[in-house]
Amino acid sequence: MSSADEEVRGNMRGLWFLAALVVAVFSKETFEGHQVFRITAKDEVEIRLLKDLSEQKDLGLDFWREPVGVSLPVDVRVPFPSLQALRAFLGYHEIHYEIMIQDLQDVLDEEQEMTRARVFQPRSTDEYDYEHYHTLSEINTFMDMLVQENPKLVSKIVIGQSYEGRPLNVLKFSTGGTKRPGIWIDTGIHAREWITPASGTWFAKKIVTDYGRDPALTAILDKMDIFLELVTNPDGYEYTHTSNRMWRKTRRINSGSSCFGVDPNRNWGTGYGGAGSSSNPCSETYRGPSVYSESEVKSIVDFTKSHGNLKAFLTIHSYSQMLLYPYGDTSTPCVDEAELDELALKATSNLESLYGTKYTYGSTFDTIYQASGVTTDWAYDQGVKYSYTFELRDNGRYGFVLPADQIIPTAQETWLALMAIMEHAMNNPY
Ligand code: BPX
Ligand code: ZN
Repeated sequence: MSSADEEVRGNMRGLWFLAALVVAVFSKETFEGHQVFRITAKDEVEIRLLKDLSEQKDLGLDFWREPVGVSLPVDVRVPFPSLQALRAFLGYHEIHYEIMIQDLQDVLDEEQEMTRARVFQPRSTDEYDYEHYHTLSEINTFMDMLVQENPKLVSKIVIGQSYEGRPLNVLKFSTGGTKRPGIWIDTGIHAREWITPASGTWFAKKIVTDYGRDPALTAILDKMDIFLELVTNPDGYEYTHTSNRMWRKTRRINSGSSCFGVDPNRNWGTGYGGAGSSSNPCSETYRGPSVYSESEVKSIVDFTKSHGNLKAFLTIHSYSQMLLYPYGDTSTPCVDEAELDELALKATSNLESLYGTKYTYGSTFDTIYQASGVTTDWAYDQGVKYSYTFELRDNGRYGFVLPADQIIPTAQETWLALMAIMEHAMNNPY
């Protein structure tokens, strides 16, 4: 072979390397052939086997719902190359499973199609398309339009900056007064839970529409302020649009690891570092290098402390259709358990009354699993009595890729539960 040939080959190799790099850096991760399994364990032996499976990292399994007990099925995304092995494992142990999603990429392509179906740039929040999912920049534009249209009722405050330097925007709904009690609502703390910022956007519009018209909401806003952080983890949310739809955590670079991100729902001060969180930067429940290491978390901590008078703290996740109150890190009931339980019953009954969507409720520990360093445990221990986590639709049929035609019904029904909690907080001063 001539040296010219050698050189061409060398250049080709360089080009391939460059192409691979470009793909790695700029393209979206695809989920072609990935399936989502729903595994139903029938006893503790099978749960044990599934737990062992979830600790086996080489299969690249993504547990959408972790194995905890026989009462809750396990949902897991299985990359194409691991399908055979998982089927063999489950078959061998005679563990029952169903395929919930045949090909995840098909569902994502449909979602993408729906996102493209939007015809124009809204010029007002009336024109905004609440029936579809939106990018971070579209949601930011929505917030600015809402403030501009309702300057007496809505303002935008910036409580900090994300890891990658994005502003952490909070909408403040207030009819005046000084140091009124506040209600905190956050959506989008986990990046892939798209239904939550989509619902939050609808809540924001609902508040400005109902104030002065709906007596219940008017009464609330005449006594209290509402703070709504729509995209609580903006770096992660942006990443789900540009690179990996299944991203959950923040986008911190973890020193000494090639894995990115911290779970912002394991980074809080109450029970930090305990069971139900991970010290492994590659885990989806990585607690971070230290308590409040994530500015997305610390900014809310600082805001809550400086406000000093929040009466309800409502953090919104998906999926599982649950309403959860403290604690997550211990089975010991919180002091207000009876009241929180009764209010959860009221809130979920109201929610169900609209479209029949059934919620379960209870303490995080009893209802989902042990989890430590979580938002609501912290908020409750700060003295915010009405601290709840919502897990919105659905129950695993689509999981994190809930079709856009469910956004409005989900937001509407959830609003009824939020109203029940806000009214109760208003009527039960403490
Ligand atoms: C909710 C409240 C407190 C502790 C845990 C949760 C469950 C939540 C989590 O693990 O952070 C589940 C979820 O919303 O992240 C999504 N999910 O896995 O279905
Ligand atoms: Zn979540």
